[in-house]
Amino acid sequence: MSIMQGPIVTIERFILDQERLFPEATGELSNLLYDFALGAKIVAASIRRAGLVNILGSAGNTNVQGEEQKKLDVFANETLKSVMGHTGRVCVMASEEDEELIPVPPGWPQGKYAVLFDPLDGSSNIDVNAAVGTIFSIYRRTSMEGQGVLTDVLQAGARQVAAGYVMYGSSVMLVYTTGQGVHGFTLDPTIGEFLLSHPNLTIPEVGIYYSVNESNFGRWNKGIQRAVRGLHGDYPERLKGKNSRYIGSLVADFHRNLIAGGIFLYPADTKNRNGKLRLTYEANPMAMIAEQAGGAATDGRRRILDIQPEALHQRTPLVIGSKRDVEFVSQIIAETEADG
Ligand code: P6P
Repeated sequence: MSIMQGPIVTIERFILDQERLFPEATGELSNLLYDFALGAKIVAASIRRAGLVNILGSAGNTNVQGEEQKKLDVFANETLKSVMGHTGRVCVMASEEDEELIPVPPGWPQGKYAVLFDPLDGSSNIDVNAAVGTIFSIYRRTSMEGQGVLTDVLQAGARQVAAGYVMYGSSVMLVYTTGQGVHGFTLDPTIGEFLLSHPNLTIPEVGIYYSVNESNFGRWNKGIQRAVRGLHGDYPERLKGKNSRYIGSLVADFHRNLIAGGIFLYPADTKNRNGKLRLTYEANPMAMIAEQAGGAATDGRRRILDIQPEALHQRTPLVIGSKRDVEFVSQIIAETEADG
C-alpha cells in the first residue's frame, strides 16, 4: 500500500467529510472520534518519551487481569478516561484496566455513546521498544438516560457504530471505521496532526502471513493443530503455505496482516480454555475493522460480531484476517470435529 500522494487531509476534516454523508448526524460521534485522536496523541507523546523519563517499569500494582501494570498502562488508561469522560458525549466507559464500569465523572453530562477500550495493548512489549497499541469500540447506548449501565457495553459486536486502533510503531497510525470502510491516518509529529495516509484500506482475500504463538501448539485441540499445519503449507492442494510473523502485540500483528494480507490466531488451549483475548474491547473492534476491510473474524466457528457478550472481560478464541484464510481454518476445524 503506497502512502497517498495528494492533498493534506487531517483526521478532523476526514471525520467531518464522513459526517456530511449522514444529514441526520449531530456531530457527537465525530467529536468523540476526534477526542479519541487527541487521547492517542497524548499517549503517543508519552510512549515516545518512555525511555527518557524513566516512565518504564511497573507501577507497583496489578490490573484486573492480574498482570503487572506498567506505568504507561496506567497513564494511557487515565488519559483516555479523562479525554472521553469530560465531553458529554459518553454515558459510560469500560477499560481492560478497570474491573468495573467507568461512570461519567459527577457533574458532567452523559451522552449517547458507550465506549470501551484497551488503553495499551501488548504492554509487555514496552520495555523492548516493540510496537504497542490502543483499541477502542463505540456503541450507541441502549439505556434511556443518566449514567450508562452494563447492558450499554454488553452489546453484540455487530451493533458497534465505530471501532479503531492506534499503533505506536515506527510511526503512529490511527485506523478506524464507522461502517463506511477502513481508513488509516499517520501522525505527523511536526504538526501534531493525524493525516490521511491509507484511505479505504482493504485486506487481500488470501494472505502471505500467519501469526500465532506456536509455543502453545501442544495445548491446542486437534482441529486447530491441523489448521495451523495447513497454514504451514502441509495441504498445498488446499492452501499455499504462509510466512510466520508474530510479535505478541495484537494491534501490530493485526495491522501487518491488514496491510499485507494474513491471518492472526489466538485459539483456546488447555491453559486458556476460552482463549486469551477479550471479546468486548479487543476481538469485537478488530472484527469490525476486518470485515469492513473485506476480511473475516471468527472464534473458529462463529462470527465474532454475532457473539452476545455476557461479561465485560470475557475471553474468546480469535481467528481474524484474510477472508479465505479464516474460512480455511473454520473448514479444517469442522472437518476434524466431523471425523470425531
Ligand atoms: P502471548 C498482549 O499481551 C496480548 O494481549 C495481545 O496483544 C497479543 O496478541 C497476545 O496477548 C500475545 O499473547 O501469549 O502470545 O504472549
